[in-house]
Amino acid sequence: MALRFISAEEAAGYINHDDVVGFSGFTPAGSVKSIPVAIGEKAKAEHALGRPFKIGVITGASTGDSLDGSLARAEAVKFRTPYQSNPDLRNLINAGKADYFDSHLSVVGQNIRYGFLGKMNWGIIEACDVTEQGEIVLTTGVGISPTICKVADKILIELNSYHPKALRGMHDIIIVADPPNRREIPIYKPSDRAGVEVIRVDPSKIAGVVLTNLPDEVGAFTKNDEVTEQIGLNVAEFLSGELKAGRIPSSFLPLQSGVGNIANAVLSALGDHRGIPDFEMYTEVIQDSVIDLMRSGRVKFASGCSLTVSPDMLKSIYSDLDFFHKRIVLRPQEISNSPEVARRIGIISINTAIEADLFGNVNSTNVMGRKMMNGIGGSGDFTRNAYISIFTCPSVAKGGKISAFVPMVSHTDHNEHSVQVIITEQGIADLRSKSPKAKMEAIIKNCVHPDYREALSDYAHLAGDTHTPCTLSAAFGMHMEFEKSGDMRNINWGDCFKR
Ligand code: 0RQ
Repeated sequence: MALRFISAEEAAGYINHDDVVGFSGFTPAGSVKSIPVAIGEKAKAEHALGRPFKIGVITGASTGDSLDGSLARAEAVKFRTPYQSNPDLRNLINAGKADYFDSHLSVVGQNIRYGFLGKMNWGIIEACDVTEQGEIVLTTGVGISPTICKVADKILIELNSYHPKALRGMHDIIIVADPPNRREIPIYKPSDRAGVEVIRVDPSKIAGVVLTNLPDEVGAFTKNDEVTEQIGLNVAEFLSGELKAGRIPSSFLPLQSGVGNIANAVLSALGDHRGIPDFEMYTEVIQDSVIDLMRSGRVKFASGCSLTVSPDMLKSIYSDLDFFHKRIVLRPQEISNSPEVARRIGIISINTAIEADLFGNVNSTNVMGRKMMNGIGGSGDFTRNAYISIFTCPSVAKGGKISAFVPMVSHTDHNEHSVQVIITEQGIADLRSKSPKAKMEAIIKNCVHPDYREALSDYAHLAGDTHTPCTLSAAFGMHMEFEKSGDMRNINWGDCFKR
């Protein structure tokens, strides 16, 4: 069946108010870039005429500004799930103008197939190749695209010639059967393949193809600073100690690492550390640092859901694709983040906290318990199922006015039963097989910033001698102090304990 080539505006014309749209991509990698801009313009025109226009937006994870930014600025988002990191969308969500529900990334695809998210009217997918027989070759992110293509009533393709057709073969596309027919995912090491290279759809479902030539909108990382470098070094020291103690097999285990500057610094430190052998990754986002380590031979193989690298790095990968085809596989997030596979192959997970409490409960999403930052992403998929789960963060935020360690987290994403190790630039708190009181001591001694050690020791003392020392009237005292004076260092426990 012949493909119909159309403009982005014509494609946007098909999308109606209240439609639910599934978009390709995982992070800005593989996210569509021209049709969502046209949908945003359509929304603005409709609003100017006094007509409502909002759509449900389901993606793999965060996207580029052309998608989340354009739709947010046009106030065209009815609901959004899962992870997001665009400032305009974040503002819209926190202003209550778009419904947002957060979700573990591994379950998004199956929840769509189970019908939990309702009907999906349209799928909009970025591809580097598409055939008249309905074969779609994805670009740099797989996300939930296989499920979108399966369930959406109709599909629009952005055929992006920025990405070479020779990417074919880097993807491993599987849609697992749904219960009661699901079987095991046959992946026993990061380089195993269990699926096929392309997504296959009934070609009559493809309503149109829009030609583009646009790079992924991946932002540059800020350079490592003293704090992130020290966190990276502490993670490397911890893992090399575990190897020496025989608690990690001498061949090492696959690493999962979150996104952002800390994750980049951790990977660089692991690459530089002589006590860490060459390793593999079973992760969701493959960042620049992984590619550098692949070139130096330190990373032998990386399984991920997206290749989220800077534009220059992507160009260099494309000029050396034979090398990278042997070392990278991109999978749907249901597989890259699969709890089953993570548990089986024994991943070491490294993710980032906004704040943690003295017992190891971690908040990765809600600032002061109520302002959404980005979302849980894949951190829960991995943390709960890791061989060793690690959280990293700087010990303070906002120039020292906020302590990352508080008596009780203002929102919980990962609880004390799943969080095994916390690492800051101050040091390492190994929480394994410790009682709540012992965890509290380890965190205060090793992770807390010196500016807050006395205050938190005082809290621990005042909170009493129970199994989990806690005084409800003081548990959020540091948060309340920040809201009152703008600096947690001004905390005066007397006021809280008197209440
Ligand atoms: O704010 O941008 O205004 O300066 O949070 O913090 O230290 O720059 O670190 O970029 O790595 O982000 C947890 C948000 C950290 C991220 C989080 C403020 C801080 C700064 C960013 P500014 P940093 P990062 C991967 C797997 C989700 C869980 C996860 C994240 C901004 O890593 O979204 O790892 N993780 N998922 O000032 C108030 C505090 C704060 C605070 C930091 N206690 N109170 N503000 N900040 N701590 C994702 C995927 O699955 C795709």
